[in-house]
Amino acid sequence: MSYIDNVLSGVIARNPAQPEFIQAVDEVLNSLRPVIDANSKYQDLNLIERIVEPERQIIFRVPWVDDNGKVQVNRGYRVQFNSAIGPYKGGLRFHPSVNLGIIKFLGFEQIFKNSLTGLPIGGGKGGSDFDPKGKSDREVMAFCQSFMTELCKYIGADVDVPAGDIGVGGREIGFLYGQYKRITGLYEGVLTGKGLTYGGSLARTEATGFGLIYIVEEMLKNAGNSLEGKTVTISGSGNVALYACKKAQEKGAKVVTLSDSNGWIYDKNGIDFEAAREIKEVKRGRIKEYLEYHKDAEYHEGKGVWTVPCDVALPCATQNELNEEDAKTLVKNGCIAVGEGANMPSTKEAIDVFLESKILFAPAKAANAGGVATSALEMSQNSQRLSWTFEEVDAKLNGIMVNIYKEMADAAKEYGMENNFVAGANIAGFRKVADAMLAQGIV
Ligand code: NDP
Ligand code: 2IT
Repeated sequence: MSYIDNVLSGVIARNPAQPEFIQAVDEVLNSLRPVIDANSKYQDLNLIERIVEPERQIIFRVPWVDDNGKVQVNRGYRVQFNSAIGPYKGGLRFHPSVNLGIIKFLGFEQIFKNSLTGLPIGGGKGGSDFDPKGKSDREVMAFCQSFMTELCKYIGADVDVPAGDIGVGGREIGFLYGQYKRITGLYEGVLTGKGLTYGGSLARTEATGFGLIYIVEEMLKNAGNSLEGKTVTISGSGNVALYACKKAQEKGAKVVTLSDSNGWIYDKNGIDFEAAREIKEVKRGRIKEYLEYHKDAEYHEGKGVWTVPCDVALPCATQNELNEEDAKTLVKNGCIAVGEGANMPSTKEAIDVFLESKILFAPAKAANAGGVATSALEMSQNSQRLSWTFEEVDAKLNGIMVNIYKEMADAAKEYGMENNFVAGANIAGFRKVADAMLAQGIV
């Protein structure tokens, strides 16, 4: 059995009932085969066994009182996966589907994504099975305060810096920050995605979606193409989906879909960004309400965004939302490029379809890295006790995304897998972390 196969079977045996984590590890380790074969040092020092094991996993009780005076109990998680190149960095997800396996998959992906940004941030992720949907602001605050009362023991501006993810946006970050400060007495950059009045960075709200479009545009440019005049389908209608929609439109594309976990909308005239933003960010409503703004748009229950013919598809909702059949439909309908705004939105089989069909495919680790990259820029501004203009941050973000494209394309080429950006992103992200780990000894 090869070294990689051996490590993989160990991961499968040691992490039963964590299919998403195994899926994420399987993809990365398979990409690394040529790198391991060419560099015996990684195998000699069992580097791969070490990188698949989190440095620390924290699981805690989160009790809080709901609006009926009833005590509720949720489970909180923080997985501090790898600190070789910087303090742990990664979002918090509040969603009923959250479990340890999901947080570990996200934390594992975060290691390589953060490395690709070129900034000094390690990999971590956290969250809870708490569902913010339908809760009052007071309930969300009660939950966040209880969550932070425990989490604050393990984080810090130079230790571990959480941020948002699904179900965690500006409101939640505010409540979490207030409680951290209250307990520790520290006014420090311990969270990113903060409000602009208390240490947040301009352009962090937009960053993941904007960054996705910057890298997709760069990928198209290198293939002699552009977003101008293209039809784009987007899934999701949260933070990433909305700002991907906005920037795609600024680049001259026509975005025709958005979705949520109930259904999806199709607007042949192009999505009205301001209407969608108001529904989601102001009213915290459902995407179905878009019909109240545009009666001639269509709403369909369930899944279906990927049946709409498009030039560019951007999955921006959640893991495994795009399967083999969806991928085949997209390719059959003439899709030329896919950019993953969500984390691991395409199944393994779907990725195989994209790679075999030779369409342009920007994998999540590279394509959605703009969010965490801008979080790292927020950390820099907090350390400097300065704030940069929107234009400054946005220009840095653009530069980072163009550089990530180059890194993944160059690494793929170096190993004879031209245009396989899945392998390229994994290899480029891995090397920096692996070499830092080797330099730091057996840790
Ligand atoms: P939000 O909570 O703002 O939005 C999530 C969107 O995805 C909502 O439209 C939601 O619909 C939908 N969604 C969530 N879970 C499911 C599900 N199980 N099935 C169908 N739809 C679902 O989150 P974000 O926009 O921040 O995150 C979206 C994705 O992007 C996630 O994969 C996240 O990990 C990733 N990401 C986020 C970054 C960030 O900076 N925010 C950075 C990098 C990646 P509904 O309201 O019905 O639940
Ligand atoms: O998946 C991700 O990269 C995020 N949710 C953003 C993490 C961050 O620290 O900004």
